[in-house]
Amino acid sequence: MLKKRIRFEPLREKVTDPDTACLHIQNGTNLFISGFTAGYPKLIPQALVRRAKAGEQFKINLFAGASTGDEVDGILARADLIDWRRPYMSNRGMRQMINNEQIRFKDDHLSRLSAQVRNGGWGEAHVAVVEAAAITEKGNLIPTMSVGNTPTYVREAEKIIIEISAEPPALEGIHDIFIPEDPPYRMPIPIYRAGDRIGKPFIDMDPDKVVAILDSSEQDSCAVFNEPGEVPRRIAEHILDFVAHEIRKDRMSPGLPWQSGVGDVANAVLSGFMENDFFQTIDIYSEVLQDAVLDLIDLGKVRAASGSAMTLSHKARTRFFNELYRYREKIVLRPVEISNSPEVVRRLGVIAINTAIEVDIYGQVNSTHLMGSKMMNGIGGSGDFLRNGAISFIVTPSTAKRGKISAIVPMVSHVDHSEHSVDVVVTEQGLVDTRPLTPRQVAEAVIKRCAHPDYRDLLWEYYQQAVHSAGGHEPHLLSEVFDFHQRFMATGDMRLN
Ligand code: 0RQ
Repeated sequence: MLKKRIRFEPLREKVTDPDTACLHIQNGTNLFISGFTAGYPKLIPQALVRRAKAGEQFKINLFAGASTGDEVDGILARADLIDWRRPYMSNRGMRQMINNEQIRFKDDHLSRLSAQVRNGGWGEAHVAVVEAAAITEKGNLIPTMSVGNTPTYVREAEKIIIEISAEPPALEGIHDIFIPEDPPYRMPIPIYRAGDRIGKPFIDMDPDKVVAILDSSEQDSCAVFNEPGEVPRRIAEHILDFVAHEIRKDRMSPGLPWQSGVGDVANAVLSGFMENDFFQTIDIYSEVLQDAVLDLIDLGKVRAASGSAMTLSHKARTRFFNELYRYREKIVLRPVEISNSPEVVRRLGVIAINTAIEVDIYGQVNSTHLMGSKMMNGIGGSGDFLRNGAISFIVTPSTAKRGKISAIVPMVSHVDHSEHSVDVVVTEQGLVDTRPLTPRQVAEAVIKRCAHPDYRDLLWEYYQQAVHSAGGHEPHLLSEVFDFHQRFMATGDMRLN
């Protein structure tokens, strides 16, 4: 297998074992890895943990594309091997250590990071560890299920370690690799339709920088998608009905591409297209492509699907690998600075759908911090799309923790997206198009249509008091604005009693 996958002969002599390869990583190494929900290296993290278990004391700074599996973020965090971690992560153990200040973490819009690395903003790129499906005849790299920041990491790194993964087929033709020039020399990114290919099907690599190649039979931990539950299904229905209505009224073009974040709601929205006769074919210009995209392609409902990664269930992965020749016609995986490019998102007119932790009555959004203080995952690509979409939906179930938390609050306890980036607020209860409304009208509509019935009176009472006591353009009672959060922290429930 390895000989077939390493087609550039001089690199075959670099094949070694993980314990030898990982000696290139030492205390203080800036380690830049592939991985964006999928496509992350697995052997090097295990080898690092073995060294720690044998008593070696060291820490690394870990930079990825976005979240990785437990095989990276989980095991490295538990072994206490990480000093800095950037950007987005979603691992429970790592999250805890970030919140305890045991791991330093800095969040940012995913579209910005590659350029920051190229500018040296993250320090020297000591070592890149990249999962690849193959090395081409000329010594370039074919990534696996994600692209993320890998093209820049490979270009900037002093040393490169490659894990050749036996699981996927060679995957040629899925990726479209294009690194833009940095300002002030950047030209427009020539993507005019979601499926346009503007780069190469491989990552340019200097083979002289490759210090080790590993033979990997490890697999990404696969996503688990449940049949959409009642809440995600209702949220999806509200969105599809609304967009269909806007198109019928001629207020929206039928050809706009769709983006939806990760998770059950995102999957439910795309699944909603399956039973929906109004939308015949759609374009997807998104970040992470999930199972529902393959289902829609099979139904002939997708013209093109662009993303930076594919997060598939085990079953969908097998289907994708077996019928790559067919899916390759429709799917493009790009660097995240292109999949999430604010310029392209704005120009294509993306319909953006992203999930919030909480939304306030005026439409400010908290996507990242629980009760104002504790990091959940990170902003990810939500800001790239929300701020720049032609129309931006923010979605959330109206309550969390079995009703004890209202996702609609007087004021969010942390701000990731302001009211100016949000067009439509959606919960399973209903939807509010904030665009033609004044802030006061937004508050009234969000309380009446989006809040859970258990919280409507409380929110209404707060709003009425704010109107009467404070007045102004966006009335707030500064002394009471966080009463919902404080009550939850004191009693475990935002409701009274
Ligand atoms: O807690 O895990 O303990 O059960 O938060 O909530 O409802 O399962 O929803 O998995 O879709 O995550 C916003 C975090 C939602 C995610 C967020 C608790 C809830 C549960 C998870 P448990 P759900 P999801 C593309 C786009 C930002 C980045 C982004 C996210 C857990 O969507 O990280 O959009 N978004 N990227 O109980 C306290 C609240 C809560 C709450 C939910 N108000 N207070 N806890 N929870 N609301 C992706 C990338 O960029 C790669």
